[in-house]
Amino acid sequence: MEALVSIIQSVYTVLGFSAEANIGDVLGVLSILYVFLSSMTHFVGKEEAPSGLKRDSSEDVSSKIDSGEGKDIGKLEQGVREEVGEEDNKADQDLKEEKIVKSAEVKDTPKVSWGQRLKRGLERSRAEVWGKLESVFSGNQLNDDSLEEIEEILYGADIGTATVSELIETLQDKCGSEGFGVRELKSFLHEFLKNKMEPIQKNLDGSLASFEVNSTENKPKVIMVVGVNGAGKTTTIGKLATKLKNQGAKVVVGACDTFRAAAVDQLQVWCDRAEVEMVRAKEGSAPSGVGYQALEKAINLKADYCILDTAGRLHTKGNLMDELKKSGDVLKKLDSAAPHQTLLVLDAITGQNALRQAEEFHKALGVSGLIFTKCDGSSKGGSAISIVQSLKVPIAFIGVGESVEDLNHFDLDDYLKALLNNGQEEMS
Ligand SMILES: Nc1nc2c(ncn2[C@@H]2O[C@H](COP(=O)(O)OP(=O)(O)OP(=O)(O)O)[C@@H](O)[C@H]2O)c(=O)[nH]1
Ligand SMILES: [Mg+2]
Repeated sequence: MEALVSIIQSVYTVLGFSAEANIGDVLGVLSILYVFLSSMTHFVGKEEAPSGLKRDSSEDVSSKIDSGEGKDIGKLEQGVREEVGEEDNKADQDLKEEKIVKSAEVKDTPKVSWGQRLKRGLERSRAEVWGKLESVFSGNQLNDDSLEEIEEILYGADIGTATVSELIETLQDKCGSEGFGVRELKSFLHEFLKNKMEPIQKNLDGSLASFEVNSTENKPKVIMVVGVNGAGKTTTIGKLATKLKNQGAKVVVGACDTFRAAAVDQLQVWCDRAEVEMVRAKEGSAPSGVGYQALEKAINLKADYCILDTAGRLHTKGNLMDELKKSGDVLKKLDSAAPHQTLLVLDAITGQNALRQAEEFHKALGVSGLIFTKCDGSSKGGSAISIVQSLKVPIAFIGVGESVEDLNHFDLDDYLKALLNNGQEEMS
């Protein structure tokens, strides 16, 4: 200490101070030095911070999180992690969705089986009507209350009052008997409706379902497609022509809707895509003339099918219905049996009202088969049941979407299975 006092005294002398150094001065100098050095250390510490801070702070944070201290820091870091993670997840999700969309696009071609398309197409009818049967009773015994509910659901299913009454009457016998649950109810409905429709469906010309390459027909089969405006005639013909062409058939299509140029162009697009011949009207031709030319061409080309698209018309317009009849008669000059099929396109959305249309068209033309379209956009997919029964005309085709693959011949079992969600696993 004395040495430090004498050092300070020497400094005073050099600086010309007359004061005498003592222990207090030594302590004062030491304190100044201490403050100076500590601030220097802090400053140097800050200089190192950019590289050291990350390591130190993260270690700090993790140790605090590990020890359960500093929950807020933990939350903060968690938030940052989640934010980063969320971005990663979102990117992952986007990628996944993109892949799903791409694979769906691919799958939406023939890879989606007809069974799946039909099931998907009748989804609304199932969800809004038929599927409700599943919630009617959970046990395995039918009682009066559940029967009442079933009756209500069936009345909303557009299957016709006579059919519902008969169904309920038959179901009454099952009331109170053990072992009759939802599964049995569905099987019962399936069988009941099948029995009603099958005898009529049997009248359908089997060659409509699929084309046999070596069939012995030597004249084209003429299919005239009729219906009210916008029912789906042109689209259905496009799908049907594609289907038959893919089965190896030679097809000629006649664009007999001479009222709208756009209708002919629409059909042309389908025919180009299907690579089938299309006959279009000469300026000012009558629809019957186009039908005649189309059949003539089909005969000359030894085609298997001649499909005629007609203009949509209201079933209540007598003159338009007469014109349609005339178109059919003109064809007889080339083939007395033509048209071999007159198919009426019915839009499922019209439900029971479609029956009125069907009756009028049938009266005027003698419809040989029905094409039930747009089942995918309606909950009235079941209305086909009452129409078939009332008209005694079978359903030839069913349409469940706008894609070319969304049309197929009508298979009663598959239709009932899809409608009732019954035995789906067996469907191809
Ligand atoms: N969702 C759905 N849409 C369909 C189906 N069939 C046809 N459409 C659509 O219904 C609309 C009318 O179809 P068209 O084929 O032009 O009907 P059309 O009977 O020829 O009409 P007109 O010639 O005007 O009488 C089009 O937008 C089709 O894509 C189907 O099964 N499902
Ligand atoms: Mg059309």
